[in-house]
Amino acid sequence: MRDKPTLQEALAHNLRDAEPQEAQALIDTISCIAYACARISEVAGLGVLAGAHGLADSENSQGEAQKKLDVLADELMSQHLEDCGHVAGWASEEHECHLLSRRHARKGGYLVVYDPLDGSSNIEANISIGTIFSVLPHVYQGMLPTDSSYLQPGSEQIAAGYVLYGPATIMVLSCKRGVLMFTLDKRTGQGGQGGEPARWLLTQEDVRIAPHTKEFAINASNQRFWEKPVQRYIAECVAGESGPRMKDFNMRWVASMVAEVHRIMTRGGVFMYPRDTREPRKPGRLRLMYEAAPMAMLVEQAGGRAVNGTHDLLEQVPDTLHQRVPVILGSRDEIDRIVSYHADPHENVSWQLFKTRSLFVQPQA
Ligand code: AFP
Repeated sequence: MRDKPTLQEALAHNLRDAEPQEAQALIDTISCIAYACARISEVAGLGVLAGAHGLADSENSQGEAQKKLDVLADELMSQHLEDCGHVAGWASEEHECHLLSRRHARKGGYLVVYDPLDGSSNIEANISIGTIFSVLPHVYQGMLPTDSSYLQPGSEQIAAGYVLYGPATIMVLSCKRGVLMFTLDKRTGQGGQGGEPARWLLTQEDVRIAPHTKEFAINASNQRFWEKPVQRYIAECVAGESGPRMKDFNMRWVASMVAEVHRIMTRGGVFMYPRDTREPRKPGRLRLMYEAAPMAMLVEQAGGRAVNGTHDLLEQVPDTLHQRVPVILGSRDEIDRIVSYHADPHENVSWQLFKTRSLFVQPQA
């Protein structure tokens, strides 16, 4: 006997204080996204057998080479959003402009923004990848949405979530009423037969991020491009017991933000893709709308914090659909500390200090 609520049952309970019609529209919309993600999970799970490994011979709007699975995941999301009567249009990391729903552009009350396949450099290595999504209100419902209809701060999101395609397929979701975690029950459904996909079951309610941590994640190969507050924070972590933090830290880097955030959801931690000086026109690597804002909402709803270094990411109003931003998120006490380093006018930790404390650069005699 099944003892765990389905996605639809759990959402009905989670949204019990909402106006019933609105709650149903949101449940339908999230169900469409979950349906698409169950399909992506099937294809990703088949690995090379699905014929979806390797480059697609095309580029996305940012001029980055697309993988076959990027393209396929994007198509699956588009198809299922088209079937959802409540979505007027959507914007994907893979397309330069937003897309209008063919049937519901003048009717839908929501806009959906998504990164269909985050961490796609990991596909062939069979390391976890994910999908990130965000549901925004279509403020001028009844009128055709334009690109600027999407440029709303993360605080306006109605729902946000990610799906992690790892050993298990897991969806972490928030409708601004805490964070729920679902697992795809792959024993159900008719995988690959074109029939019903597997069912999502609630496996954790009220997900909370531990406020303290001894673990951080950053791409250390960019160290020379980081700004001083980040140099200071990482140097102090790396100095461990003998440094000012007086405790040893551990480091992880998966190169898949979904996997990174999921680890933080389960055991706390800090994830940073900070501002750097590599390309002055790109102050960060990650996209505000497809990655930073939805993850910020999930992290904040789980009691953590998400900032660009100085300001909360949820307050940042996008300038363009594909805007990139610095991202620092995770356990609240650590993020508060990092923000205080950014705010400190007497911040005087020098590159030299980092050099003498870092594990990446040998201490000088
Ligand atoms: P891809 O989807 O292009 O692999 O990018 C993944 C990502 O946006 C994010 O998931 C990672 O945290 C970050 O890029 C990894 O970046 P590095 O390649 O610099 O490690």
